[in-house]
Amino acid sequence: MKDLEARMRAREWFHSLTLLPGAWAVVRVDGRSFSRLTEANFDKPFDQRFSDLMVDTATTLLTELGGRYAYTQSDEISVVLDPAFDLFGREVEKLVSLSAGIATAAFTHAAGQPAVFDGRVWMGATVDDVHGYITWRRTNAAHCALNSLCYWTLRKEGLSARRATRELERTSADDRVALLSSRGIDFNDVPTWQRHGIDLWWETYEKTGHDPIRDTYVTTTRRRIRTERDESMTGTYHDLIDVLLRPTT
Ligand SMILES: Nc1nc2c(ncn2[C@@H]2O[C@H](COP(=O)(O)OP(=O)(O)O)[C@@H](O)[C@H]2O)c(=O)[nH]1
Ligand SMILES: [Mg+2]
Repeated sequence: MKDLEARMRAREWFHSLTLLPGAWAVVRVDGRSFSRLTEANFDKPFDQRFSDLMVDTATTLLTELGGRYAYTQSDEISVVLDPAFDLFGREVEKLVSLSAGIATAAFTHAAGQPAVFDGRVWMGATVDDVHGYITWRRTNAAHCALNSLCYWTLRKEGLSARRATRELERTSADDRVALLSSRGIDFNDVPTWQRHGIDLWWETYEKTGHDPIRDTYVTTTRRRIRTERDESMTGTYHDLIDVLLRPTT
């Protein structure tokens, strides 16, 4: 019996896989088949309600994982975990499965309809690496935003899915900006959250409350999540590094 226990445990092969000690990590979840899920229920190419659901989900993940910072665009969320992260013994299987599970539950609960997320993990050695990672996802956001704005502009003009896709094949970013411009849309005027995604991070604030025993007013420092959709504050290298390195109280 004991032998069986040991043999079976040994085949939980990936259990011993952990994040490298002292490394920064990012867990990214992505909605499964969200093209289909959004098709029927949300405005194209961008829907404020959909974005709010993603922000709710990102807030839950950032809280549950005790992350430093989160970034969401389209149907994906990245949560940055600092080198001191020690939940789940830094086990990769647990981190990835629970992150996907937490996102799945949070989105499903908020949306009132089932939606599923996958999860994966990235590792970096320095804050510079993390900045590179966020820049990568941000660049992807801008690329996809420009593409889907063009695609849906053409679709709304009556082109079939195939024709719209073909029209955009082999076009450069400049060509796409020009396509929008010829229809009176300035890509730079498109709301920032649609072009660059949304940042979430912890900030501290002072809260004054009444102490009924001493009958005095006391000020305490609390923590809350700040969500930034309007200006891409972490768009600058300095700001993101500041958020990543700021001590969490
Ligand atoms: N209608 C709508 N769809 C969105 C929005 N944000 C993301 N999506 C959809 O989510 C998809 C995300 O891409 P991807 O993960 O590659 O597709 P998936 O494999 O079908 O989940 C996009 O293709 C869009 O169809 C939104 O604000 N409105
Ligand atoms: Mg997806």
